Amino acid sequence: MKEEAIYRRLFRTALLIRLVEERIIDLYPSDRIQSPVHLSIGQESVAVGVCDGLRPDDIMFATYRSHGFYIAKGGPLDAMFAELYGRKGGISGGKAGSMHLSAPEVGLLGSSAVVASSLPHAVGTALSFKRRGLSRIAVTVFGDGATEEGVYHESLNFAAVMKVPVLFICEDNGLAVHSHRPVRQSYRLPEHAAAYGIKSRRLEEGWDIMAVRQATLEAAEKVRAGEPFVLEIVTSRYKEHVGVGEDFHFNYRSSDSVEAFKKRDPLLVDTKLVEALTPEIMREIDAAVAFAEASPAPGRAELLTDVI
Ligand SMILES: Cc1ncc(C[n+]2csc(CCOP(=O)(O)OP(=O)(O)O)c2C)c(N)n1
Ligand SMILES: [Mg+2]
Repeated sequence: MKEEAIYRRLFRTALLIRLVEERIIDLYPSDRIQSPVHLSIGQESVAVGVCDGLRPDDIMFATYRSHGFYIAKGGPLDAMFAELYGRKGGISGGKAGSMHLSAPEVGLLGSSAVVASSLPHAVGTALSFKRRGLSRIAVTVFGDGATEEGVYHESLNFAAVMKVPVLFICEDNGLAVHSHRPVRQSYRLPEHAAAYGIKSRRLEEGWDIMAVRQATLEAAEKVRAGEPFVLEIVTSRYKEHVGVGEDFHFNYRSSDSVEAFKKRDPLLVDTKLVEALTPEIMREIDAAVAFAEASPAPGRAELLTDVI
């Protein structure tokens, strides 16, 4: 497929993610969404580029900020809205909500609200792939704040010692809630990964869907050959940490801090493509919301099924 056709396909998915999250913003005041939401507006290119750089049967684990990864990996949209609504038609019967989206049939095995908790799950999955002689890889996506957790270090160490096919993807939006990275971290990820003998790359152009895709393809190839890899991608969160508003009025950051990124954001720059694709995408979102609205609430027995 020509570069242009690939870009258009990926751009469409990124726009779908943004328009889905903008619909969530519209719906949120009605209180029909029964779940806290961590929006990824600004970060869509990462989800889309990463997922397209993987094979369909590669397994991914993600975080509470995972609407984009769910959609880019191919999770069904109607079941996502129903999940946010807490309805029976949700991908997990309405019991998981926004923070724990999963779609095993397309390789998103889980997401978690507990920071860094899915890293060892990916390492274990990769170990299983290696032991079974498969050429699949496991991918864990996490924020810059997650690298401060002890389990991040344990996961890197174990992955390096066991040489398992796991790709660590850090979405560096420079923030953990309201806290900036320089006041939290005394290390840089590439040097830190090197201490474990793990190769890495830091991609500054996290707005660039094609660059993210290419970086992921190259990293995934190394991982498939049998070594873990850390890919750090710089990105920008436009909205507040959790919820559907902005947070510039808290004065821990200014709107200027996202301006440089916004100037490069394809979803803001490529207005012709946005105009061309929006009507069709809106119809897709309307249908998914209608599905969620029509889906019944789970009954007591259903609520207690699959719950430990
Ligand atoms: C183990 C754990 N500690 C603390 C929290 C509270 N918490 C929720 S999100 C967050 C910040 C994480 O930042 P980062 O990993 O950079 O992800 P981002 O929200 O920027 O995507 C914290 C500390 C948590 N959910 N889990
Ligand atoms: Mg962060």
